[in-house]
Amino acid sequence: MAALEKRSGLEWQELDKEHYLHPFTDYKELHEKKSRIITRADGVYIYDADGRKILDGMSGLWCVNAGYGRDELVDAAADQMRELPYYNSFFQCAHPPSIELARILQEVTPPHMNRVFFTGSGSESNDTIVRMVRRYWDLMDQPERHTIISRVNAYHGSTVAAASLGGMKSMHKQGGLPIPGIVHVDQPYWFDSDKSVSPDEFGLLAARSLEDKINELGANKVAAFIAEPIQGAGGVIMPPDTYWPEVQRICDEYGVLLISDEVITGFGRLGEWFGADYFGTHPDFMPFAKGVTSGYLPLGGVMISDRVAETLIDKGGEFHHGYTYSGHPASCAVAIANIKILQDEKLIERVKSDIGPYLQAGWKKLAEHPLVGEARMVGLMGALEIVADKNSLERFEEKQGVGTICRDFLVDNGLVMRAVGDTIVTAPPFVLSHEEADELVAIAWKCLDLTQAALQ
Ligand code: PXG
Repeated sequence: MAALEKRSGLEWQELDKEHYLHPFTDYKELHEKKSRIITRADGVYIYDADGRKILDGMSGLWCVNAGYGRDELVDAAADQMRELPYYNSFFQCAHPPSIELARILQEVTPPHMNRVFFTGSGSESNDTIVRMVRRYWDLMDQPERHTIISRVNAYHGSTVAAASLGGMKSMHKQGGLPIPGIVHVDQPYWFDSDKSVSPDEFGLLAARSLEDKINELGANKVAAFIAEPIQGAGGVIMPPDTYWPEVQRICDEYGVLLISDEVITGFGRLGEWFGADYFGTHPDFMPFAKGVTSGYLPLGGVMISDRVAETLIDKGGEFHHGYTYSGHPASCAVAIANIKILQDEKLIERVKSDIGPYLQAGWKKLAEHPLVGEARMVGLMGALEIVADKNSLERFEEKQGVGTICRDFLVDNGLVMRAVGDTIVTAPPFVLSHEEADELVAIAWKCLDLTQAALQ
């Protein structure tokens, strides 16, 4: 806590209440409850101001993939800050860390993606894409290809364009969203459906809602389709196997650019470098953030296919877009060191064939709990569906807030996971040990028991 005043947990809570408006927070509710002050972290554990040790089953916010306490990342930032703490990439300048990171990203992303545009976050990446997609179609002499199709319950960020791309009704209600030119189609969420058709059929139907929308608008009006390979914030929604091949077919057939939002799934979360690798898609854009630096410093970016990048380069003239922190040297240095950790420690292979399958086995046993209707996990990204009736898979009433009750038990018992309605989601760091995975599953089971008891 160098450079910070020494204060008690209570003092931090008081100051927090007085001066700090948090993201995605009901301020009045928080002020009554008081915030949990996290003071340090190591490995897969965070510690609060009362000294409580909590297993971080969310990798912060789906980002601390390499785990906490990584001196390599700290040193990379400090060394770079001493050498060159800041310079921009505007006005025909560049610096070694951003160029080197661009080179490395080209190596780890699909072969048809060789260029990157740097941003400071996932939201900025998606805002960049909205402008870049439309710029591309202007340059292709098809300026009427303007509409971007997304999905209900998608999450693509919180800036005006990114939140418009997202399909969260609660967000659209605040601030007059979505902006024009963005429309939404079905999500491939079989568990949330009436389950009258098989998952495979459901996957095709969800994909065809995209095709229907393209036909309704006219293919010559549609610029792009954006989707998370697996929806994260929406509840770790894994599309049926039929979904992605059909979406790719539709995008190819109608000439619609595909945007694979890799902000959560990128850099190994699914046991492959990117969700596009896992599902075998070939997107034109891959926004990324979070895991590129394991969250140690903010950095985002967009990987761009050759056909789009070459059009921008050959025909584009100046692209009037960019951020002060595009390609921030310290963030890029941390990203380089982070990718080196992923490679040297074979962490993505570990997610694919060691800790991934190990945690999945324990996680899937949670499906035997009377409150659990489904337990699913790919790589280290999983969800539990809490249900009122295990046979009919009927959910509890929303107002009962069962997911939140369970989440609060989890945190009180030393494990952070997220509740999305009655879906409990997890995304632990890639360095999770087998013992820590056992601990995660044991606490989850115990808290399902506690939730069940509380409901009676
Ligand atoms: N795309 C995806 C797929 C995301 O998950 C963003 C874009 C935006 O990234 P930034 O860096 O602008 O936040 C995200 C972010 C949650 C939660 O509670 C999820 C995100 C952010 C904050 C909270 O699940 N995802």
